[in-house]
Amino acid sequence: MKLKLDAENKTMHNTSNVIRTTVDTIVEEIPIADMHTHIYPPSFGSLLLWGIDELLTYHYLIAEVMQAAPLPVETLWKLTRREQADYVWEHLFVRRSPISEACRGVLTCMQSLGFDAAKRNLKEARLYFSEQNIDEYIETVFRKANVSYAVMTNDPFDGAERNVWKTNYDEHPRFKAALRIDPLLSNWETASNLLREQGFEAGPSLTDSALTVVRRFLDAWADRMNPLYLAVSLHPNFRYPDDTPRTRIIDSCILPFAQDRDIPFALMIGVKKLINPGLKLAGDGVGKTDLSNVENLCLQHPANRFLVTLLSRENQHELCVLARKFPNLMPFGCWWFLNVPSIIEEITRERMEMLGLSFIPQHSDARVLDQLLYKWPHSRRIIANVLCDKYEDLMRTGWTVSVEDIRRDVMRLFSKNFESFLSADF
Ligand code: RAT
Ligand code: ZN
Repeated sequence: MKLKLDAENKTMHNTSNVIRTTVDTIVEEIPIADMHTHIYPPSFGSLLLWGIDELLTYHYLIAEVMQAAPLPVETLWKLTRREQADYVWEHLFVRRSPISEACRGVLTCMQSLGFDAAKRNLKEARLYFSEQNIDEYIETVFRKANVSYAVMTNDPFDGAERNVWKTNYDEHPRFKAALRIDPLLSNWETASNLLREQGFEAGPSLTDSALTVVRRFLDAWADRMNPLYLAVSLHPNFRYPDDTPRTRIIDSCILPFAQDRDIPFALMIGVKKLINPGLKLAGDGVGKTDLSNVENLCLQHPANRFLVTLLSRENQHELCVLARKFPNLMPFGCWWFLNVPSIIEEITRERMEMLGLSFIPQHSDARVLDQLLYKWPHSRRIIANVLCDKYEDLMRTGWTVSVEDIRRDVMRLFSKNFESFLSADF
């Protein structure tokens, strides 16, 4: 079927309805490759978070409740997980309407699982989760969210995670690995201590032999994890190149490693860690970065591929401009504080207008399995909306769009752009 502007109906009223219904349906139907999450298969034990108490104590909601309610954060941390969840429920859902995106997300999850949100009852949800078999539940969630697989965040500097990889790891068709290396690029002294703890004998000064050790470390973990990409999150003051150990590690270890393995390097730039340390995971902030550093990386290393997401809203336009200049740069996602409807809409529109279909519109960043049930439906709806506007604009020129065209475009956005940016033999 071709969708075409009806010559007699310049208002495009009918056509517009057809496009909207068609795009909505296709956007629902095409599975997503969720390229950055913090969820795990069951073999990761307690690292896999799921269920209503985890949903309610998501760090986005902890930050929100601390701002809205009186309890000092140290007291909150002393409560059990369930008590914390009750506290969040009481203050963010009962004493005021839960209109923030993170609150709304919990309700979308509950609705997706068949609960009547109007009952405002946690008991029923707790009972439901306590009766689930986790393997079946994972399938239910992925199927309902129409996500084909999720890429994990795999941190070899985390003792609990290391232990899983060494003793208990069980490959799971819904989960793929990404090797995350933040400590390596934040402070060499700390990193070298952590490497030594794992038997990688790197000294406190970054000599050539220490660089060889770093490379061995990366190879050892990549052999074990088979990561789709290498990833780091960085402070907004990230500079490249500079005369710090970070640049030397990037030049001598990270980039050659990524080239040899034929995988991209993902940079997530703009996080100010622990600006309020008491809040722990909920205590991070945001800052603008200078994109000439990403420009330098892309220009100086054309044989490397860079997946880039930026935390500051103010950096988004510049990132689009850079992506137009460097085919080895792929912008992805609306990260963390940007993952709210008004900003997703703005960024998606801007990216489509500047890059066409050559970007990865979203990742879920789910930390709790069930969050796939809200993050994706919320984003899908916005992406569909922006796409509709763009197809309508096209049709005003006399261009026609077939159902197959739309399907192909959505597949690019939802999986192909990511997968073709990975190694050719994905
Ligand atoms: O979005 C989040 O949950 C953040 O806490 C971070 O995990 C961030 O996404 C990251 O990967 O560093
Ligand atoms: Zn993340």
